Amino acid sequence: MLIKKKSDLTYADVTPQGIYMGRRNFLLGLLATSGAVEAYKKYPWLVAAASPVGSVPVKLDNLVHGPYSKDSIQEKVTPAEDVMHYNNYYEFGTDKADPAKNSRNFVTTPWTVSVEGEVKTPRKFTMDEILKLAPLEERIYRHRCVEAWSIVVPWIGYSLSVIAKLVEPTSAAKYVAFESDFEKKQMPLWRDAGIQLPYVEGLRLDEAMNPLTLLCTGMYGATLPNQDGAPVRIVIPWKYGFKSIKSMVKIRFVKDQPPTTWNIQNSHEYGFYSNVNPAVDHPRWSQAHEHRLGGGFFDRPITTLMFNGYGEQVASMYSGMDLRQNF
Ligand SMILES: Nc1nc2c(c(=O)[nH]1)N[C@H]1C(S)=C(S)[C@@H](COP(=O)(O)O)O[C@H]1N2
Ligand SMILES: [Mo]
Repeated sequence: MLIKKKSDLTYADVTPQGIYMGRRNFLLGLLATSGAVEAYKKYPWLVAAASPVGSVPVKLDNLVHGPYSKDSIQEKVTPAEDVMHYNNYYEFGTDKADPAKNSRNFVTTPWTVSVEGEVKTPRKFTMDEILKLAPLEERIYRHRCVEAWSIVVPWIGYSLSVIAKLVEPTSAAKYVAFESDFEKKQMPLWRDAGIQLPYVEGLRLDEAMNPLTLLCTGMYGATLPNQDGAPVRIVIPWKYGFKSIKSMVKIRFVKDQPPTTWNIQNSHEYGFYSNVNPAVDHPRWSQAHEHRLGGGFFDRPITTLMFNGYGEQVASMYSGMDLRQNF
């Protein structure tokens, strides 16, 4: 069948372009394979994703469960259907339903991520290489958008520090800058985005090296759907969602604090740090509460936690800093 061991899996195999059976048949085929029934019980989206809206992710095997998953959170994982049809990805439109519809034909293979700047050994990584640099972990993280909605997602990937250590940042590297892919022809709504593109983001070096900072290649047991940032993105669970850049093509180690998209757009409303902080309101709304997607009729505002609940792992990086000034 089409499921191979991870060791013989190439990225071309796991992208929709590699699927010749047709989306629905392919997914139903997966379900018929031994082991896939278990996956179906865990991730019923495998059938739902066969719907014509959105790109079709492909199952990833041999996931390990490392120490960074927030298994202690007594909260349900958000249904994949909700996560994959309520997105911010302005290159594909500004409505939450736009990215799932408009990113369907976004070409994510071949793909390379260039790692450069203040490093001893700059290097370009192909997606094949990225998928094999370290064991792929499933990590359940809370993820909170600055617009006060949140999700709980089983992401897949490994710490960004894995890549950083390979290229060896020099002592001049103090920050890390990220850049998204920008393909005008494939992103016909890009002019309506109202933000400067390509999308750029950044972290201080210690934040980038914090083990929680995830180089993310999948979610819900499979590769990323296009609307969630295929084929590779960053996920930083203690910061507002806009820090978690999608469809990344460049990582640059730099001396100075890099420009970031929403800060360029409106520096009064969006700072460089953007740590989740219920005590510091957005100028136009409170950040004290959030709404978990998928709550339906039972939706109630829930209390937002400092650092999104990850204080134990990250608070020490900000000791002595005024987090109202450095919002
Ligand atoms: N390239 C790019 N990355 C992006 C965005 C975007 O518009 N373009 N939106 C950000 C915002 S505001 C959020 S909340 C998250 C949403 O990620 P999700 O759709 O996977 O939940 O992606 C972030 N990364
Ligand atoms: Mo966001």
